[in-house]
Amino acid sequence: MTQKPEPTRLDPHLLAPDHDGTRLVARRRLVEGGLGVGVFSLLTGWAVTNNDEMMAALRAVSRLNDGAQAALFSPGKLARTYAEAEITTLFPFNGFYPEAAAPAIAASEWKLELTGKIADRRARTLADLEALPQESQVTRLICIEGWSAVGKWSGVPLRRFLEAVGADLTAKYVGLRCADGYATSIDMPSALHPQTILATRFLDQPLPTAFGFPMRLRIPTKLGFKNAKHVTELFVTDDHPGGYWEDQGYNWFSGL
Ligand SMILES: Nc1nc2c(c(=O)[nH]1)N[C@H]1C(S)=C(S)[C@@H](COP(=O)(O)O)O[C@H]1N2
Ligand SMILES: [Mo]
Repeated sequence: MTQKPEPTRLDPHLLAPDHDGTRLVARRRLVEGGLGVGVFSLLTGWAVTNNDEMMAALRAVSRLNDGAQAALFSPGKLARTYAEAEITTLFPFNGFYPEAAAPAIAASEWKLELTGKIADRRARTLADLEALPQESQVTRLICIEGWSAVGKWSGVPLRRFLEAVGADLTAKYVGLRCADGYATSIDMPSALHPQTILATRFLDQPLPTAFGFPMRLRIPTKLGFKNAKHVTELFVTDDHPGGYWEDQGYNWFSGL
């Protein structure tokens, strides 16, 4: 089922707060590309659950280069949030291996290594993360492979964490490496976005193994593959870090 907003209802979203040339050009390129309602439904958080439409929208956005995407979608724009009643039961697993192969990590042995442009690079424990201010969100995780699901995640906002460890917030990228060999990276404005969290809880419980125990990135303004699970290292850098899927051709920006 697809809930399509009336085109007129999209106007506030199409009108970005600042009308600089880059934004307008980028927006016109989207519109001229014939994307119309579908892509904006997805990226402005309107309910789109039809896979064909969603995949067409994702492919279309991925054809824009990273700069055009960054210019089009302002860092302050919020991903849609949902009511707890809308949480997907039987939340799907996704990984580059079967669910049973997800790494089983002992909480007591886990540490988050910190490298790169960070002043206080002492490794952090789960208790360290949980001692920082926590936020919860009910948002939709959208996988590029053609499914999406609403879940509830809680943890410390990445911005608060980066501030706490003295990260250089003027650096360009935050990179993540994971216990299973996975890796991804995001731009600093997305790292500082209020809905980007280092999630340690799913549905108010510790993260299940399959969903990234003990800590995953939850970033609802980016596609699922940016939501790194089982994170073991966080680094801050000015050198474009790439990632597991990004290095195989997935669009790097992939988000709002
Ligand atoms: N460490 C790790 N993180 C990962 C992946 C992975 O294979 N390994 N898959 C990514 C992809 S493609 C998606 S869609 C989401 C799926 O998250 P879920 O299993 O909680 O649904 O995790 C992302 N994070
Ligand atoms: Mo995915």
